[in-house]
Amino acid sequence: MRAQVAIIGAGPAGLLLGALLHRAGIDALIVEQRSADHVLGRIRAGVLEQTTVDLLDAAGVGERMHREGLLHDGIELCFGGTRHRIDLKTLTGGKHVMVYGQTEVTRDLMHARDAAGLKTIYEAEHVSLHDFDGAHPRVRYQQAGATHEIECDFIAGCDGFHGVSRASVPAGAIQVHEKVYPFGWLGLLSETPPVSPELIYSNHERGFALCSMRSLHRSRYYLQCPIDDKVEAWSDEAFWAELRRRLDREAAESLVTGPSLEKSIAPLRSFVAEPMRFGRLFLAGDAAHIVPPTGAKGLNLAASDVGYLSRALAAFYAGSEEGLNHYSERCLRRVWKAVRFSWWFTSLMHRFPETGVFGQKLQAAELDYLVHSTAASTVLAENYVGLPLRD
Ligand code: FAS
Ligand code: PHB
Repeated sequence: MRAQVAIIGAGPAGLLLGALLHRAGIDALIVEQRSADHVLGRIRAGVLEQTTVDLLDAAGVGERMHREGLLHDGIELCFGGTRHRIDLKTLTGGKHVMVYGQTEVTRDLMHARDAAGLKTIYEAEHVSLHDFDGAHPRVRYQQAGATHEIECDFIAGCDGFHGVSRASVPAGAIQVHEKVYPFGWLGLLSETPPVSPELIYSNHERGFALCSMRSLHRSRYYLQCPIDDKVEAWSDEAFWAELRRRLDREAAESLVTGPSLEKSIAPLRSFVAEPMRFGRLFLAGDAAHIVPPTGAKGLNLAASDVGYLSRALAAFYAGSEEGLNHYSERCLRRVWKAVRFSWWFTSLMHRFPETGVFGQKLQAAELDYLVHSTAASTVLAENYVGLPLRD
């Protein structure tokens, strides 16, 4: 087989890259190790920045998002038993975020790819990358007992944190930076109306909690939990009771509970691999970086990487290598700002037992300052809605 670009991974990064390349007249094959149903079954992000919305529109997949997505002009911070609204729209001169689940983004991209008759190879086994340090890279995979090979001009490693792409880079050519947080997020999805019209981020002495949503009748909640906690240890009743304890009285009393549709525990880490280009291999999304989900940046960074990469590849085929040569530098400038914001917001909102009472006093002081200072809440707001894409 031959393609101009071989994309590894059919998550949001790989699918969005495939869609943008198709719009640019560049043919790309996607190789995915799992089934489409398995990819859709993963419950992940819920908040899209405007830059991501714009890229999905550019890819021609924005119609259902604009019809079913929810525009949010603010978020609330809950601490000391009180909620404080951060007016994102006013503080950023009119910007907002779109609440629309990653599952639906992925579904829209899959449907568009199928409708365009573009090939995605699902359930590919033993995917391997070859000769990406030269001009004729190749991707191999096995399926139904046979070995297949894709000859291509470029490989896009969109295969997530545990993928094969980053692992295929010689150790001496890559530098990684990592911070693992001493807790995880226990997430629950339920067919219940959201507890509040906007997201609530709660800093409570028992631990962090987040009230989010997927629509006006489907909610997504998270609780900070011990790093070694087990989802089996949490009945739905135990989850709801703990969530109530970590919210203000009004939210606790108005919370509508119901059976969980999904429950899972995600570890939290900050991770960046540098650079993001190795010859004709380009890393994008979680394959190159991970942020704690507190700042809702993971999916949005994947989208901005892919925005840069699709433009750079289109420029290459039009005769310019400038975009490819500056890809890694452009992505990493944005990535590190999002890593910093996600680390800061995680440090502010979660309980860190090792910091003791002094640490909790600092958190309380910063929260009090944040919600009473236009300057401080503007910093939160402009990072939360997403920094502009810069060339
Ligand atoms: P993905 O991991 O989504 O996709 C990579 C794809 O590559 C997968 O389909 C995988 O099966 C495939 N793959 C892996 N190895 C392969 C191989 N060897 N060969 C072929 N295919 C291979 N972000 C937020 O903003 N908010 C959240 O609340 C949030 N929650 C999260 C919860 C969890 C448990 C995780 C893991 C992440 C969460 N994230 C969240 C971040 C998440 O949304 C990612 O940023 C987003 O999925 C990134 O998309 P991709 O880069 O496409 O990677
Ligand atoms: C979600 O809805 O899954 C979500 C929203 C905001 C976050 C993290 C997760 O910061």
